[in-house]
Amino acid sequence: MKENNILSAYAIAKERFAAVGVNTDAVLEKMSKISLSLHCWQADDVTGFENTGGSLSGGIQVTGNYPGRARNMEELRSDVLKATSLIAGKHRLNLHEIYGDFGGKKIDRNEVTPEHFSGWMQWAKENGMKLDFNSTSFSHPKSGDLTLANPDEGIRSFWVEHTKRCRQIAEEMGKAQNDPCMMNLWIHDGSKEVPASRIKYRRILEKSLDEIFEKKYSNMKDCIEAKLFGIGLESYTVGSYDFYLGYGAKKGKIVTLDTGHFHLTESIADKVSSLLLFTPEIMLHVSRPIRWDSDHVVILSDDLLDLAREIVRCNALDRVHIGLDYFDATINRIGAYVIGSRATQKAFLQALLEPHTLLTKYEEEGKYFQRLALQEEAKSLPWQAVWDMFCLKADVPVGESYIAEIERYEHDVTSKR
Ligand code: RNT
Ligand code: ZN
Repeated sequence: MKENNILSAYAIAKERFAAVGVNTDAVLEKMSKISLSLHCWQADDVTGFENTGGSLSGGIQVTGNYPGRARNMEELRSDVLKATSLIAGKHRLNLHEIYGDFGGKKIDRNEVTPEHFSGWMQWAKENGMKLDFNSTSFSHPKSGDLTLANPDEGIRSFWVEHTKRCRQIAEEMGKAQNDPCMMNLWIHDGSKEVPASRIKYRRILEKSLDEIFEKKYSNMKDCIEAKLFGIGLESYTVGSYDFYLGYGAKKGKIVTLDTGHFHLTESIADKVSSLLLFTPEIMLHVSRPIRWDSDHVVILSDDLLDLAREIVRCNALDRVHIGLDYFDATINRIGAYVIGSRATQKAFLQALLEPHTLLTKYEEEGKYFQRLALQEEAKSLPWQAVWDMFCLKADVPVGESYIAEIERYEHDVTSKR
């Protein structure tokens, strides 16, 4: 792409947006401050480094066997850095507990300590990245269908201990990076058929959460992630949206909205303004549901645009944490990171370019035709020219030119694995 063309397209777009009261330079400035939290598990199909040979469980599934999966920490780090080199801005890395540096030893989930992540903290510092964290209750002999909501006290307390340790690890990460680590708690607990009592397991989960959150930390933030159903756990999910929304509102915890975890016609965008009123902040897992799968690679869809717009309209970019969460093993995995990240950025860019002030003015004056007309016109304003400028300024490939970069890395690195 010719730099001159990008610059002149931007100059025209800038004027066009200025006419509806939007300052594109200010938007570019805001965009450069938005960090995404990249999920480490796209690089290796949610395998992790425990080396126990177990398979992925907990009602989630990765399909495909495209060559080049990251097989160890070194490869995963290299893939993540390749991906971030193609995404404008500074980003975070979201780790799961199973990605610890266990040095070839068998460290069970109730034995993990911050030391197993000191290498990560060091690496993150060296690479100017901040870390987020997740407890891992799937893919383990004690996972079964119930973990924190298990009536079996031995199993329940095993997972309580695991999750407490994960919070401590997150606290250390937050301290090391001088910025709170977002610690996400997602468990798959549920059942294939409707249980005799739904409340029984929810009571147990509430008790487990209370125990887990007893200790207060100041360098990490707790997030609780709801889900609609898992594969093999279709009829009942203990940690449903109502459950966590209630818990979060009552106990001041952050609810994680995974965009793949709701009924397909439910608007997640519509939830943002309510959560902002009653819970401290919002954690997003940007994903894409397709039929039974909640984890397709994120693309620039109307749903995503709607979500980004709602966050910007609420002026809540500082209260919403944008994590990604999907796993696709049918295409180049680094490509999957870049597609999803860039799509998410495009959605936020378009949201920031919305002529919000003018729309609000029309609304206040009762000019509903004008509001609808401007909403429609705004859809085709030249946001792409601003997007290209954003990439150019950040020194990352403009437009589809990143495809060749990924092909090169595949040729030189991942195809040799
Ligand atoms: C699963 C949840 C959860 C996981 C990761 C691996 O449906 O979305 O966030 O994807 O923890
Ligand atoms: Zn998720």
